[in-house]
Amino acid sequence: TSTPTSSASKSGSWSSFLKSMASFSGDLTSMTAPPFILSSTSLVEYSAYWGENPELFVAPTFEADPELRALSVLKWFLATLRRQYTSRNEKLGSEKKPLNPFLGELFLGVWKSEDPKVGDTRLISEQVSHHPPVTAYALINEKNGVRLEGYNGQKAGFSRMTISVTQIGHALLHLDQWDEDYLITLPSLHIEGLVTGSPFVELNKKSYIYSSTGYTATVDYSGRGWLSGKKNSFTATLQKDTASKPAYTISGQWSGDFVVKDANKKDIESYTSNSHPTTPLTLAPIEAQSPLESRKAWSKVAEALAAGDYEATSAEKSKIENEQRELRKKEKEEGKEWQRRYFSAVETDPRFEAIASKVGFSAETEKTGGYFWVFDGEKTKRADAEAAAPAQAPVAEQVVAE
Ligand code: HCR
Repeated sequence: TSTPTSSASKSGSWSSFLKSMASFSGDLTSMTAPPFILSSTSLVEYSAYWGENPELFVAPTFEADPELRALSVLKWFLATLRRQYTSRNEKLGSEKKPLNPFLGELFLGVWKSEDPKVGDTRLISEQVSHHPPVTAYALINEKNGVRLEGYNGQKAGFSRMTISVTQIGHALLHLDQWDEDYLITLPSLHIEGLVTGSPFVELNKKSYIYSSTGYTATVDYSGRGWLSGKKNSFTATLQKDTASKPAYTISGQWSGDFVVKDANKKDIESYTSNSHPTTPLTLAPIEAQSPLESRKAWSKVAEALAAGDYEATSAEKSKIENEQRELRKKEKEEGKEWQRRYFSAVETDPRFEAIASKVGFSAETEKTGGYFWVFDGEKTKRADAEAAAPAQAPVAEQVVAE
């Protein structure tokens, strides 16, 4: 390949990258990272981290008491953090820069649980905006009437050798059986280890889970806190309305062990996130996937990256980017807009408003380009029918008038 791979040239390109970061702000897609820090996984795949423990995802619906349901939602959320924020480190040795999804890119799959009580959980993840990048997702467990919908964009900044990332968007968990909603806010994070060339994620500040039943879970991330001295530390509390005393407190490391205590500070449960088994996501075989599906669309880029051929990587990436540019140009000329397959942009989302207005959570910081993104059941029916039809519509025909 034409790209040097010796450790001297790697450290050379890493220090030029850090220098170039001095003037970086805003959109993570505008960051040009050295090839060895690129991952062949597209950001559209990251929505899958929400569902890798389907048994924990559906567990809240089996609780008859609203307080225990809220606790169960909090435990599931905490259990997702390790995969969301450390899995690249664990698999690839350091945090990597994901591929920047193209508009309309899809990641579709299903978690098939061996436990018949849990059943199947479907994943739909779609890149609904390219500039700014926004990924929308839905996880649906029909058997138990549990659904998570959400969308995610990021705003980033660089200072004092750290990349700070604010997540824009939220997730809403719905339990059919109890007609209950949970508004889940997303933690902000920063990238540590840039100076040593081994970046990793640490979470900061607080995130919340607000239940329509009046319970609020507050998760306070302290990182390598001065109290515990351990990375990925947190303390979470679950409280009803303005009650002074938390009903439950959970603390420990989100990437390791954590302990649940009741109101009397008695340990009632412990959880070890790094030994808890995950359920693999089942995808359609690559030949059966639509050209919009992530693994199929990026397959040549992934092959080139795996072979360490950075020239081919860049050529294959450019092909996709140029095709996308052409598509946008054509849409503009024809006065059309790319039709999202599973999600719609809305100005207000009543389920969000119902909870957010009660807890004083601002809608404005949640919108991307002035909109919320919501899962669209009607579009999904159409997309499912189309996918079941033998002939696949060519990508160019998937553009419809506004
Ligand atoms: C910041 C990040 C891209 C965004 C990733 C998000 C926020 C995406 C939504 C998921 O639900 C949660 C999530 C987890 C990731 O930790 C976070 C990524 C971590 C690094 C990556 C940067 C774009 C990479 C920067 C490049 C560095 C390593 C040089």
